[in-house]
Amino acid sequence: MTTLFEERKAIITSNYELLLARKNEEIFSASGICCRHKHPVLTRDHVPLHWRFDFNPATNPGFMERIGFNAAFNAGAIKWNGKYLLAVRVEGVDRKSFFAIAESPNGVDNFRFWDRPITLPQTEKFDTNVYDMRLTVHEDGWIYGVFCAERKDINAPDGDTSSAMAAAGIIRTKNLKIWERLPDLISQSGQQRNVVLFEKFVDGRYAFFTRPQDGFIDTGKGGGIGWGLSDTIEKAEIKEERIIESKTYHTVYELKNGLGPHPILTNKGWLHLAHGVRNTAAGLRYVLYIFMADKNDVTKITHKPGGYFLAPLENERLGDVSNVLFGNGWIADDDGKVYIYYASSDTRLHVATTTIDKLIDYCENTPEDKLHSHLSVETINKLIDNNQQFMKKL
Ligand code: M1P
Repeated sequence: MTTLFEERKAIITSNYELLLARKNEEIFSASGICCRHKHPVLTRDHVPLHWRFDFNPATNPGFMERIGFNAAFNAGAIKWNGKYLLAVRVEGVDRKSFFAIAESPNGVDNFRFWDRPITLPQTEKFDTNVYDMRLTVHEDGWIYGVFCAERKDINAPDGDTSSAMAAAGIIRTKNLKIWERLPDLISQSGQQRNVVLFEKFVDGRYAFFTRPQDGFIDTGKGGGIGWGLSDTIEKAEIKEERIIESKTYHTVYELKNGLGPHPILTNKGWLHLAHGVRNTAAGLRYVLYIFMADKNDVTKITHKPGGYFLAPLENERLGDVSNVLFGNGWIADDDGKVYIYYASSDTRLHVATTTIDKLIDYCENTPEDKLHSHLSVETINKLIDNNQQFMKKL
C-alpha cells in the first residue's frame, strides 16, 4: 500500500518537474519593441523541493512543507559558460529575502535553481534583509554583486519597529559559488539603494551608479540616479556624488528612480534600463524605462524616449506590492538578442526579449517627453502630418 508520504511526494515532485520543463512562448508585440513571454520564468513554485520539504518519512509522514517561500523576483543576470544565470531575490514566508542562482539553457524557460542558495558572508553589522543584486563583470577580473543590505534604524524612536537603513552591500566572486564580502559602500547621503558598479575603471577608480536617499522609502532630497567614484573597492567610499538622471515633475519618474542592471555598450552608445516611480491614489506605480548614453561617457545621456518602456500589464499588476515592474538584470547575447528579466508586483519574474538594434532604434526614434500636454499633442500632430502622404496611398 502506498503511504501518504509516498503519494504526496509523487504528486508534488511530478507537478514540480512539469513546471520546470514548461516551454515559454514569445507573445506577439504590437509595439514591435520587445516581446513578453507567456509564462513567468520564475515563481515561488520553482523553489527546489528539498529546500521546502523534509524528505524523511519518519519525521514527515504527511510530506508537509516545512519551510515556505513567498516570492522569487528582482534578479541580477549574467551569461556564464553558455548558460543564462539569474541571481534571484528569493523571499521566504518569514519575509527575509536572500539570493539564489537559477540557471537556464536558453534564457526563457527551464530555469532551475542551483542546489543551495548563496551563502552570504556578513560584515560586523549583520544584514536583516538583502535584495536586488546587480551583477558586474569588472575589468579588474572579479564578478561583483552589489545589493541592498537593510538593517533596523537604531536611531528610530521607541515603538517604531519599521524604520530601516538601506546600504549598498558588495560581494565578489570568480566562480559564482564562493563569494567574498567587502565592506558596504560609504557615501555622503543617508541611505543608498539601487547601486550598480560600472564595469570599467574611470580615471583609475571604481565607479558606481547610485540612488541617494534621505529616508528608507521617501528619497527626500535624493531620488535621482547618481554617479560617484571610489579609490578602492575593498573600502569603497564615494566622497562626491552627482545626479546624472533626475526625478522630474509629472513624469513616470516623478517620485524616484533607480538604475536597473549594468548598462550595455553598443556601437551607438550605452543602453540603460531603469525604473521610475510615481505616486497615485492607489499607491506607488513602478515602471521600466530606457535611455542611451554617450559611448565615451556612460553618464552623458544622449537619447531619452518619453514615458515608460514596460509597465505592469494584466496579471503583472497584482501581487504583494501591486502595480510594480522592477528590473535589475538583462543579458545581451553575441548575436544581438537581449533578454530583459523583469519582476512584477514583487512576486514573480518574467522575461521580455528584443535586440540591441531594436533598442537603439527605440532610443533614437521615440519622441522625448516634452513635459507639457500641449507639447505631447504637438508631437502627435507632427507624426500625423508626416503620415499624410503615406496614408493617402493606402
Ligand atoms: O516594492 C517595489 C520596489 O521597492 C524598492 O525599490 P525603490 O528603492 O526604487 O523604491 C525595492 O525594495 C525593490 O526591491 C522593490 O521591488
